[in-house]
Amino acid sequence: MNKIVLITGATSGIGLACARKFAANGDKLILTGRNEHRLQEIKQELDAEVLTLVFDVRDREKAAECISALPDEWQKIDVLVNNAGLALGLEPEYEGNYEDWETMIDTNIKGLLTMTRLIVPGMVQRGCGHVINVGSVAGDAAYAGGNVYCATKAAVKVLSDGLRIDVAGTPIRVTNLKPGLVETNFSNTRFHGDTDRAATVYQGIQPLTGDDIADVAVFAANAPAHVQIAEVLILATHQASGSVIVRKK
Ligand code: 8X3
Repeated sequence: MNKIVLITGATSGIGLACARKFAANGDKLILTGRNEHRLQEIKQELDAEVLTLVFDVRDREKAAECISALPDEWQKIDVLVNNAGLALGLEPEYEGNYEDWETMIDTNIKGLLTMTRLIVPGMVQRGCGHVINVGSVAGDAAYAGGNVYCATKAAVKVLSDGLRIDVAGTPIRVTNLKPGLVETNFSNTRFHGDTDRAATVYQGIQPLTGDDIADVAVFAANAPAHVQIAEVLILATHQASGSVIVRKK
């Protein structure tokens, strides 16, 4: 059956890959992001029914306004993909940038909580729904310079676990996807547009792609109703953890 899938941060990376894979699966999509022009381009590209919502998940009021104004036929969201998130900087914790910290915490933790708070009550009421949070291997253990980013992804893990407990008496499922090295705009954003430095992150190793992660998201969303894919760690083959990466010389 076609589902309504809402994906945050759908204009690039894993979010965009999820949009393409869920569209190919025949689902209807609500795509959210900050870049209206990109959202429109993606809507044109996809062979699916698509509704776009322009807001930053950090803006709780705007997010609430957009969700409550959804037309009737779009209100029954079956799958929430909490994807919007980012890493900024790789400085030691004692030298970190306050603004970067706030952006990561506000987006990766508070933005995810806002979307969960806005959408899960309807799922509980309807007795149907699935929340897929995009966590990270970074939430399993800190790596050098990862400090605050790793902490936000550890929070995503714990918030996924907490939500799973809170909805355990309902048919709602909660999945925490934990990607490792995925080649997207991630490192470019982390290094504030320093593309040369970003490229070094993926040198000597075949990284994952957004599609690799989106495949798992679609699989989890389409598992039989009694199956809850609670957590999946997806690493590149030559990666063993957030800090163990074996590169070809
Ligand atoms: C992205 C994976 O290891 O670069 O969350 O932090 S990592």
